[in-house]
Amino acid sequence: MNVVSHKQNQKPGIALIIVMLVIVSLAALAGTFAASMKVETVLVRQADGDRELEWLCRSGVEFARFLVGQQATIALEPYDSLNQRWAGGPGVTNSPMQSFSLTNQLGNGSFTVRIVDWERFFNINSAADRKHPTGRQALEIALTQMEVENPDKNIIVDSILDWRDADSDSSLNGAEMDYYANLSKPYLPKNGPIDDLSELLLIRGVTPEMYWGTNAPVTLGGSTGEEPKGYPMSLRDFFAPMSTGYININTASDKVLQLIPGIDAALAISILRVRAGPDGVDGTGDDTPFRNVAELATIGFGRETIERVRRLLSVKSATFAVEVEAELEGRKRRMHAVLHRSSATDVKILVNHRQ
Ligand SMILES: [Ca+2]
Ligand SMILES: [Ca+2]
Repeated sequence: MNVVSHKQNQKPGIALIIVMLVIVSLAALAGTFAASMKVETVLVRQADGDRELEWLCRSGVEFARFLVGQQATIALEPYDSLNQRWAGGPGVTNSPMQSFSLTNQLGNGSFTVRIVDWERFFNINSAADRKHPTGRQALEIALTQMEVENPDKNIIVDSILDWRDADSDSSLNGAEMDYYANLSKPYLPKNGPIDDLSELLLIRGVTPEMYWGTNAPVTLGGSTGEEPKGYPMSLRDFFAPMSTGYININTASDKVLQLIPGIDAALAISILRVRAGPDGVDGTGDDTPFRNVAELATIGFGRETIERVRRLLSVKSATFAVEVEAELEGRKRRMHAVLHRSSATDVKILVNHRQ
């Protein structure tokens, strides 16, 4: 009897212990669950933020498309110039473009666009084209302006032409497969058009200082104690990988204008002086951009010279590089795009990638 009652007393005891164990493990489970939920929530919020930043960047690219498209609808401005809104200028007086800002709030974030037309540069693929009437000369003038001296200058010019031409015949100072295949980290020459200007860094003779100029990234280690040679200008100040091939006299620098045969330093400065208006500064309210290439006659270009440069110069641009910076709750993201404008309603995105 005693034994039985002992057993009967023992059963609820065990049950209680089991219940308590279950509760403890449930509580532990719930705790883990709550913690993982918290992590998930943070992750979801982060992912939402990432997505929002991505869309802010994409909105920036769309906004840039809209701006350069709208600019082309304005009949009173049959040109592209630095005082216009897309270029960061105040906008031509009474232009409807004045109401737009390059920085815009959207939702909880904002984006800022910076637009640079590539018709302000010489097209590197024209320069590297053996058939282009003034391409080689443009490379030579640019390297001279950069203070690159011979023999480096000859090596670089020939090597750029070899890089782009389809054949594998090395020119006098150039480089083809036999050169690149024997480098410590070998690669093949392009033998085709340059898609990205940084490809120049792969070409024989071109140094990072020549490409980046004063913005050259600091190289660590391997220093010989010698300061790398600095250049007053860089290849990026002269060339772009894509454009119509015409140089826009309303946006090009005086140095780029001098790549055109027949335009010396004095004429190039005159072009800048005229378009910059009375204050002498490009991109301000008093600018007077050229409305057509024939207007160069007003600053001493002869009729023959105008006929010759007409094939190389324009007052309009069609290729626009866009940098977008989006910001959301203190976090930033950048996106890069290249636009091609065929008309006001046809602005295509040629390149678009995150940075
Ligand atoms: Ca070649
Ligand atoms: Ca001005």
